[in-house]
Amino acid sequence: MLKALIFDVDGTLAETEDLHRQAFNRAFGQLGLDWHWTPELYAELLKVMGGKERLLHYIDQEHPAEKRALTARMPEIHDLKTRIYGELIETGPLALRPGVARLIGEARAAGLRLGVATTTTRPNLDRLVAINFPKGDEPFDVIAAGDEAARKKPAPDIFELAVGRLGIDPLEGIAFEDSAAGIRSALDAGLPVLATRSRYTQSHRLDGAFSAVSDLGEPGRPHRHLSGAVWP
Ligand code: XBP
Ligand code: MG
Repeated sequence: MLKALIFDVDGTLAETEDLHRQAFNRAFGQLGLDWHWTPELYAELLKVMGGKERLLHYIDQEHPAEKRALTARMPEIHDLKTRIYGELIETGPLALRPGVARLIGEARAAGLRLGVATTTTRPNLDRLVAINFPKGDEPFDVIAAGDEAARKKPAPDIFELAVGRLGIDPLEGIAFEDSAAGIRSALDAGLPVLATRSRYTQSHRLDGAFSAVSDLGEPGRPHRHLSGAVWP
């Protein structure tokens, strides 16, 4: 029996990823680094999940000669990026993707439990929730985020953590994901996956998802079923 829905955050709840990119670039500028991540480069870098891991990968690839010094600066860069991202998301303010609020409301009304399994840093999710849900109306029963899991997606750790906190069997849940790495993570945690590509994951394969849709749909704005989702 279906008992819970577990949502990814970046790209699934909202189109946050370009704000992350802009926040990284502003942090680089404020810290005197002449780095600039274009949308094209960022799409490549997104293959590495987690902002801290992404920074380390970029340093490794592009600045190997200064690797030691730059690696030591990574926490400072990422902390500033998180602060700037928080400001950008509120300035927008960034809305949820179509269908997300409706689905969350209907699931709660039907007695389902709601969880989050995300690579993103917890304050990023808290801000997104604060600007999109009334104060005191916490939509999620369980949140597993960021460094709470030892290994980031595509490892199954963060979905396993969410499933454990919900106290369900994985087959009693459905995971919602926008990325190939996220789908892999949820599948390896034993969850059925519904995929909905986001702006930065248009080229991602959705193998393993039981269904794939252009978005979660609103009345009068029907979603499209996408090809490429194959139940394993
Ligand atoms: C997507 C990510 C995140 C964000 C950045 O996460 O990889 O790392 O790009 O967030 P998900 P941080 O789709 O699992 O929500 O910089 O806070 O890591
Ligand atoms: Mg995502």
